[in-house]
Amino acid sequence: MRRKSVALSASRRPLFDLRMRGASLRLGRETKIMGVLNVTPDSFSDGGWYEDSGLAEARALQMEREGAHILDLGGESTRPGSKPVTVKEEIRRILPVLKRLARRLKIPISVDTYKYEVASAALDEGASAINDIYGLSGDKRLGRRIARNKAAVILMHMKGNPLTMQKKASTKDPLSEIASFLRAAARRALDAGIPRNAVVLDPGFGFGKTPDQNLRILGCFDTFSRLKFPLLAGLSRKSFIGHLLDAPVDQRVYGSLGAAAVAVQNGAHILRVHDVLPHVQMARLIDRAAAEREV
Ligand code: HH2
Repeated sequence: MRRKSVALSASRRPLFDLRMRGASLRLGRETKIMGVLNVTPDSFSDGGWYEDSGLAEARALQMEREGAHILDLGGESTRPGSKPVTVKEEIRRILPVLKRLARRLKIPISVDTYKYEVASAALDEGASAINDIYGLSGDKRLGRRIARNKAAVILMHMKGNPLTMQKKASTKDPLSEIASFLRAAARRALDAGIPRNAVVLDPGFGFGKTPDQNLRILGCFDTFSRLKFPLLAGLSRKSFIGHLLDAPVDQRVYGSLGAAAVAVQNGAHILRVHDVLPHVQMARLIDRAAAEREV
């Protein structure tokens, strides 16, 4: 895929008003931070809040205080090689936490699930968005349910599934493949009745991509701007960062910040992160400096 040679600066990101259920986020000037809360026993880098919804709530409130704009709640790990959990188990993990958070948090909550039944239960409890790592390519009912509840959707690209994805990574340049998947995913969302202003696209760092391909996607992130939807980047603590820096998962915060800064400079509107405060500070700096270009 041919790409524009001039990267977009933060201030030149296209502006969008993202309509989430019960919330609206102005995207483009200020980089938005999505804090990750995994209530799983096996997530690749967090999950200590598993089985204790009080601890999970405290962690979520901490992320809100640190400046997160959205909270992303997940009940199934999708790290490479992970096996899916049952609908019943995923609901058992997320629902008590979601009920608490819906009462306490002021920021909107998205739920990281691709399962119709889990998404339905979450939407019944007031979730503002569904984060679907399969980009609405699974259960046909999911998109319609999101539309009916006037929630937003995050559509991510993945090659294969978490069990197979590292074997599935293609040898080809991934940019055009991802762009055409995301274009089709957005079409599925619109056909299901989700309005344009409730859709976010995400190239899916680490999901069925080699370390080199992840770096290429990062360096060429502006490619996806031409899809004309807000863009999310989930880089935090991902293994390609560890691979490049020879750093275990608990020592990837500086690499994650560097990667996130590149994504913001290349057009990312939302960063999905585990370490909220450092990303809030980093993004504030970039956004503020970029605004100076407009003066
Ligand atoms: N990455 C993970 C999970 N969900 N969703 C989107 N939209 N983009 C991402 O990059 C993304 C995602 C994997 O990270 P994490 O949730 O920390 O790990 P695990 O899947 O092991 O719980």
